[in-house]
Amino acid sequence: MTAEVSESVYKKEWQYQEGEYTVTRTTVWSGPGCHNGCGLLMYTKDGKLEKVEGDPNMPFFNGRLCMRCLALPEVVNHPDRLKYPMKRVGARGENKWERITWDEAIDIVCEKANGFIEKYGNKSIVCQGGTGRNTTWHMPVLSYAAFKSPNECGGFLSGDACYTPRMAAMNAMFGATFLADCAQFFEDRYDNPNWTPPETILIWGNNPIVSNADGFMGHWLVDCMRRGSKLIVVDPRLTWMAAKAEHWLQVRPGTDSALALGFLNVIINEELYDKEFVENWTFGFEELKERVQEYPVEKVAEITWVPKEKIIAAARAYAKAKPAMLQWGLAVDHAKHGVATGHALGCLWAITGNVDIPGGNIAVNSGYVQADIRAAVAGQMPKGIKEGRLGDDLYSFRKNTFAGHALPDAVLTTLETQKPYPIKMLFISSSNTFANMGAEAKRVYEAMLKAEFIVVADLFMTPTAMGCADLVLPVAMSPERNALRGWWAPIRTISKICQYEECKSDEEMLLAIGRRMDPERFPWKNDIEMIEYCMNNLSSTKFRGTFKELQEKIYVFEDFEYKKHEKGLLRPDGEPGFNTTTGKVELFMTLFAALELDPLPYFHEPTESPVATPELFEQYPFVLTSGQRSYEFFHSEHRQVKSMREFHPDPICEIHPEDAKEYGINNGDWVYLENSHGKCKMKAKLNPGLLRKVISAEHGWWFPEKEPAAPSLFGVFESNINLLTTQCDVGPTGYGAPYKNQICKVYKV
Ligand SMILES: Nc1nc2c(c(=O)[nH]1)N[C@H]1C(S)=C(S)[C@@H](COP(=O)(O)OP(=O)(O)OC[C@H]3O[C@@H](n4cnc5c(=O)[nH]c(N)nc54)[C@H](O)[C@@H]3O)O[C@H]1N2
Ligand SMILES: Nc1nc2c(c(=O)[nH]1)N[C@H]1C(S)=C(S)[C@@H](COP(=O)(O)OP(=O)(O)OC[C@H]3O[C@@H](n4cnc5c(=O)[nH]c(N)nc54)[C@H](O)[C@@H]3O)O[C@H]1N2
Ligand SMILES: [Mo]
Repeated sequence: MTAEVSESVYKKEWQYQEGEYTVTRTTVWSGPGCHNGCGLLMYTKDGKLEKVEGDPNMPFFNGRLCMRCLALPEVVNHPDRLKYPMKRVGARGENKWERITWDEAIDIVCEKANGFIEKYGNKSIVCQGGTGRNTTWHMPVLSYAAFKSPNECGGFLSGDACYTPRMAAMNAMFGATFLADCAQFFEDRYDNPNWTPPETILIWGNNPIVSNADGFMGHWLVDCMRRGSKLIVVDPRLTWMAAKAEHWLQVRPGTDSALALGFLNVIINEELYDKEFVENWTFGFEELKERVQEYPVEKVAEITWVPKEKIIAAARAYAKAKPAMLQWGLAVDHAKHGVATGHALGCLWAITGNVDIPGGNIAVNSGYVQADIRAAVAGQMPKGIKEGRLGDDLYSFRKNTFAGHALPDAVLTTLETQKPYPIKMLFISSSNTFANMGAEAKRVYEAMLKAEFIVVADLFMTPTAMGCADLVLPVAMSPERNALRGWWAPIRTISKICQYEECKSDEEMLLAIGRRMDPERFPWKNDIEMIEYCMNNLSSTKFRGTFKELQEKIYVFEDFEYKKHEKGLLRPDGEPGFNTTTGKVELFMTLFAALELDPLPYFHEPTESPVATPELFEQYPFVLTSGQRSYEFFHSEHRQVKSMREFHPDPICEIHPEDAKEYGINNGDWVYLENSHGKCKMKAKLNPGLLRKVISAEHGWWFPEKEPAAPSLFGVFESNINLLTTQCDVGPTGYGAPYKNQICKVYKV
């Protein structure tokens, strides 16, 4: 893996000439969207990106690239890209636009913002972003430092249901964020003498080689498998990983915490836990032991539809493996009580002693540069501006501790009622709200129309921009921006090597608006100065220097240590232990107890399910899970990219062949999925590897080739699975939402 790559073929300097091409070694992130920062060789000629290759000298991913990255030149040079700022001249959704200059666009944004601030207060402006693209700190900073509004959040992502529920559970329980350890914190990776491959990897509700989510590359697990790691997979669908697993548990969607509690029951009652770790480093084991007695394996089997023997065998295999690693995914968050699931899974790696050890789950409080930049730049925001943030009053946990955002569901209801105060302006960057991010798509669309002024900054004309925007701003793609990349390790730069029409990067846009709104808080002359300020004020990285220095190094790894709790490296007071009230890993979470939340992991049925609503289930006899990632698309993106659509032309819903037969459905038939919330049209794909009575449907579908103007909006309401999902059904912490556990029926079109 770390074998030397021939210098004569792949040079080490950051930029060099190869024939008529300039080759730049840099990092890619977004746009188009992605969670990662792979090392790329970008080949440009006359300022145009013509070819990309993976950079074999980049230890992050050793030259391997996904198909979307390989198609980068096709996307970057796509003729449908937004080319210049435009303002709406017809009615909303009428598709009538006028080209304007950037100066005019920034004038409009700032004049509107100042007008609303004066008349309705700063909180009347809401800034919304999408998932972890290269825009994660920009919207918070725009909101806090430029508009002085506390209302920054995801584009109607119900219950912040992406990673945040897991982060909330981990932070309450461990006082730190944990990741599966694939040696990603070492430059020499798997050759590092301190690292050990895990004996077993438990993959829970995650499809890592397709999704590569949250800065974690799925192929690192394949690298571990090559070094002997065995797999346990918890997934209702047969994924590539599940097919290679020793144990594959086909769980009923939405019952993961019951299954995790079943694992804990086996491990605790059979005394397979790590007694020394539990004794020395955890708090509340007896309470946990008592709680898991409520989840005997027979009962768990009944709830989860996983046979008892399989649960016992998998729990034993995980507990006996040394070390064992748990790699989890979105299915945890996509349930109303996802925080409880996260808590139960955290208990699994805690009581088995796989805490911050090589090949286990490691604490990574350092290195989340995006959050750190947010803090560095927005750290200077005026005191007290978080008062009255939407959603805080609804959930004690959000208000008192963890919340970084307004609650998207509260933003939705506030738009609808204009209470407790009016929302007048939305600034949306990097989110295709009702095509994808928000549940209850039509409701989101209609509520958005109540805002007086909406800005959408994007790469393409999306349904969201077409349907709602008054001003559309064209955004630069990855090779067109200078930026800083750091999501865990290593810290790296992104180098601007070309320019497309008048597109501006998110950094340039933020700076242009920020400087006008508050020049004191945005003193930087250009994007590079701003990035250098961020770089040199991060608490999570030690690297200090100029942008150019980091650009030439390409990446810098920080020191990494295991067993930080033994060395006093996790607490601000430097004492050994964890950064929690008790200093221990809190199996019983004192913070939750103080906030009158259940301090122990538990299982509740989803709001609509075969058990919770049996009568409704008779009418809608399938459990509906949604959003399984595909290689071709990043959420609602890439639908206009020809080579992706050639591989994946239509929206797919998967159904077991036996179930399909019962309903007269053949492979490739167009079908309607329908429930009490709405319906959508998809193409059926018969999948014998799917759990019976479950339908798994794709998310993010719209059709750039269809009529742009409303009511069509590129056909966004034809195959939109979020017509069947719900808003405002979030967990008791304010986190978690049932994107992956509705019910539905299916019938041929
Ligand atoms: N190519 C591509 N990559 C992406 C994205 C993308 O759109 N495209 N999106 C990015 C984002 S924002 C995220 S959050 C991540 C998500 O990435 P993942 O965590 O991998 O999430 P999914 O692919 O939604 O689902 C993972 C697996 O969960 C299974 N599953 C469904 N319901 C349940 C359930 O109730 N319980 C269990 N145990 N399993 C279930 C599905 O069958 C699927 O195989 O991917 C990121 N990466
Ligand atoms: N039913 C169902 N719904 C889901 C999910 C599911 O599994 N099932 N997954 C949910 C999850 S986990 C998430 S995180 C959300 C994701 O939802 P979003 O993050 O809103 O994703 P998109 O809908 O693709 O919208 C992103 C937009 O950003 C633009 N873009 C790309 N790169 C950049 C950039 O660098 N700068 C700017 N300014 N714009 C850029 C793209 O062109 C695109 O239009 O979807 C959620 N929706
Ligand atoms: Mo996500």
